[in-house]
Amino acid sequence: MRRSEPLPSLDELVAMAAERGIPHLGVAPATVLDRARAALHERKAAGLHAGMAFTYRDPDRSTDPQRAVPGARSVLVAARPYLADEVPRRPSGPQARVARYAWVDHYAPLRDALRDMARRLKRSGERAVAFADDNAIVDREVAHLGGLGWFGKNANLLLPGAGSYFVLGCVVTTAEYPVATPVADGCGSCRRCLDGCPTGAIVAPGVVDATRCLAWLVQQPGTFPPEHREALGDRLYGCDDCQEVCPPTVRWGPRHTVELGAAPDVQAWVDVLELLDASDADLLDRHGRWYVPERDPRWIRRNALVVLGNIGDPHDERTRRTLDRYRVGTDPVLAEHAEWAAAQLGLIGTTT
Ligand code: B12
Ligand code: SF4
Ligand code: SF4
Repeated sequence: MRRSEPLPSLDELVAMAAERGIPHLGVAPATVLDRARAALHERKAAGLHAGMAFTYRDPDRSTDPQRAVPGARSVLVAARPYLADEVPRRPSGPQARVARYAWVDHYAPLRDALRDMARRLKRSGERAVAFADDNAIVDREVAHLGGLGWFGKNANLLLPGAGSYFVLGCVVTTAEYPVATPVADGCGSCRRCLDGCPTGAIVAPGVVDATRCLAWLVQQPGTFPPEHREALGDRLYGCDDCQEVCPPTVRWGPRHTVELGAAPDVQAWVDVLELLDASDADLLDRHGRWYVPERDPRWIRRNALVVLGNIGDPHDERTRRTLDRYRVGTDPVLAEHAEWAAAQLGLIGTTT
């Protein structure tokens, strides 16, 4: 391999990451992620993955850094904060909530910085590939092995002194760096997240049943399970509850924040009625960076209809007109959700 520049030291890489808004960088071994592999197979067999693909598509691939980069010797793991200093105020009218990690695209700047790091390693003759939220590797497990944090009972990776409002990514590389020591458990006897989950989706410490997790239910295609519609409340995309009740995250998170930029790019609240009036093109333009199955905006509208059923004003003329329109629309799934919402608001007799 051609080596045009000396291999950067770990300190140099840490400094490079810090300059790009990544305050935490660690090193994991590039060996098989045994625990994650076993968990993926077990949870898939038990149906806890609820049909999700992602890292479940091929567990043997997503848990083997060698499949990502043959000959890899290290995985540089990175955490970038996404908690914002400024919390956008909730506008008036029926507004749907977006989880913090999706207010803006936090993955793009993380990936850009990691790709630059990979390029720097390549200039030293090494192979290196950057990943963040990619099906190729289980981010939390490598981040844990790379000494960034501990697995909370809410399944999130918590960074000591910082909490869990971080997105994670890594660079798998043939370069060799000293591997970090994993961080010890910091949850102790706390179990607030297990008790605080609105649907009881944390079925054991560190184990999320995706068939009940609102963060997955808003992403999966098909009918929104009727038994979890009320629990969805005003959430349109993502769910923060198991982090909002987490004492270390609440205590430490505000010390580690990012600047978001200006509206309209910041999407903390979405006007439900406006959303339900918007065209496919507009919805994909505004929310296309979210995970929307088949890139079909009907799934965003489905979530919005459930939200409207939970928080809408039955006396508001526009709400009634919107629900009526969807109830007689050509999409049977949306018609059923509109029917449910109208019944919730007492506009028609109950549908169940
Ligand atoms: C699939 C997926 C989901 C699914 C399933 C979540 C899950 N818990 O697996 C859904 C759609 C529900 C989801 C939701 C969210 N996600 Co998500 N998701 C992923 C994805 C694509 C794969 C995760 C995976 O492979 N899970 C498989 C299972 C086996 O892993 P696990 O639950 O972590 O299991 C581990 C623990 O159980 C632990 N363990 C084993 N034994 C024990 C015992 C004890 C006592 C404990 C505590 C732990 C423990 O080991 C297991 C194996 O590593 C990753 C990106 C990636 N490529 O990795 C993002 C990722 C995990 N998600 C992320 C985020 C931000 C979220 C949300 C917070 C978003 C939101 N606000 O809605 C929620 C949080 C929900 C939750 N409580 O987990 C971040 C996590 C950041 C962090 N600090 O942890 C990731 C890493 C994306 C990223 N690159 O930043 N997600
Ligand atoms: S994201 Fe929400 S629904 Fe999913 S485990 Fe956490 S609190 Fe429960
Ligand atoms: S709420 Fe408590 S148990 Fe759950 S992740 Fe946070 S510290 Fe751990």
